[in-house]
Amino acid sequence: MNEVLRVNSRYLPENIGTGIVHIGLGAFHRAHQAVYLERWLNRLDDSDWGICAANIRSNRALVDSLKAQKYCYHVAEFKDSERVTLREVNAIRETLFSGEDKRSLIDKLVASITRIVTLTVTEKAYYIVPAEQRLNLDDPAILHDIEYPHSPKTVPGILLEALRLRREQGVAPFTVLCCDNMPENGSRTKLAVTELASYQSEDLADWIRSEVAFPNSMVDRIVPAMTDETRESLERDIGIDDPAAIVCEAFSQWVIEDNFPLGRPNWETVGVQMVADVRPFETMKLRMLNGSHSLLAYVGLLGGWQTVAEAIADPDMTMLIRRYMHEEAAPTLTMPSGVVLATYGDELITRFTNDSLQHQLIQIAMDGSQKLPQRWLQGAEAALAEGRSIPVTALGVAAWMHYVSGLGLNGTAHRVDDPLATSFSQIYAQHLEAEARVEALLSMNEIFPASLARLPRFRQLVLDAYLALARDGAASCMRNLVMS
Ligand code: CS2
Repeated sequence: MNEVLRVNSRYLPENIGTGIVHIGLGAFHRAHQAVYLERWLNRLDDSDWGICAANIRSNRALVDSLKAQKYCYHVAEFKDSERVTLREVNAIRETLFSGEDKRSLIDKLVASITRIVTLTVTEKAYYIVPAEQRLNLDDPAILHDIEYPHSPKTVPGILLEALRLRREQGVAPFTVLCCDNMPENGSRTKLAVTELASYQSEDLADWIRSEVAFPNSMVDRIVPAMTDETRESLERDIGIDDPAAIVCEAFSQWVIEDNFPLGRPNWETVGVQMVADVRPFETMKLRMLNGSHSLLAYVGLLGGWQTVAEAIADPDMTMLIRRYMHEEAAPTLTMPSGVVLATYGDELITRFTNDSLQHQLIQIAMDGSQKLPQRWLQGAEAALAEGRSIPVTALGVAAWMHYVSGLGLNGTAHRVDDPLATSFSQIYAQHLEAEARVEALLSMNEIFPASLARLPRFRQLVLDAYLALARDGAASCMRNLVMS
């Protein structure tokens, strides 16, 4: 390592209150929202905008280890393999693990000091049917929260119970800031909470609709899940021995709709873009960055690569991703002036080549059923409606279809981590012919909207790509596409 820039906290952590409760204390939160706040707190002496971060189901060990190290941890922000900023972070001032009993978390949410609740709980935790705008009433956890609203299990249920109690106690509602990769993520969160509320009382649902702010936001920073290997390399190369440390890229972006009735940190002083409408930024990021990521993941895994940097190092893969971004994704986007999509695309390719990150393709391949609609399918439908073809997206969809079989093209088994994994294995067990499998997967309306799935052009492109992958392999399919 040639250049290590160390940045330590300049404020006294004990002077920081916890006006923000965060749910979903994973690597992303610690490297994104907490870092913005850290940079902002570094300009102050005291503040009420520190974070109480909670996990509700998994990763109790992290909650405990952060507590044991007085909530101080490090983020290694890699510009490339030679240059890294090592940041000390103290913005998290408290951690909670709620497990089965959510009372301590709900009490914290109801306390008047809590004025913003941020969320990074992944797409599936909102229980919205991915291709539709409705709560998933087939899910046992949601049915539980409808039946027992005062002892909720789900995130929408917890938010609802806390908001109900605040209303009952005359405490103004907190602002809910969703930071997950979904289109109109604030509106979706609002939909989940209000739809759930309507099973208790329409009056409560109406109150939430009119009184609670759910600003949309776009978040961006590539933050791979930590592995023993990355932890060891941090210790070896930078001398940092911190079980809660994180490795991420240097790039970071946060665009937020400015709607915070109970106030907010002055995020704009540390580079957050506060805007009136986040949607163009969200759609751009979802289709260009996340869409490319999913292509890298499914085509890359079938091609035998393991990390993003390894896959993008292949010249055909680079050309494939460029073609997807420039010919299939960018033409579906309308951006505010000043955003140049060609430049954004070039920067993304550079970000993907950062080999310090060891960003595993299987991490991105997770939960595809929740990701495909916003990353590929909405854009594909728009492109087809305007008479353009989408061969790269179709290759991606076909690669995903192979991936969810649980077998690679050479027959090696892998685990499919997805809330709909059982449906995929049933489809593969019931149908033995490729055509019937593709047909059955396309009929999953929770993923493929009927308006897209019934288009003959889309069906044909996906089926052809599915057959070609099985027959010729990923490398040859990529080659044929980039040469065409
Ligand atoms: C990735 C994202 O795992 C995934 O699905 O595409 O986590 C991606 O790294 C982030 O959205 C980047 O901001």
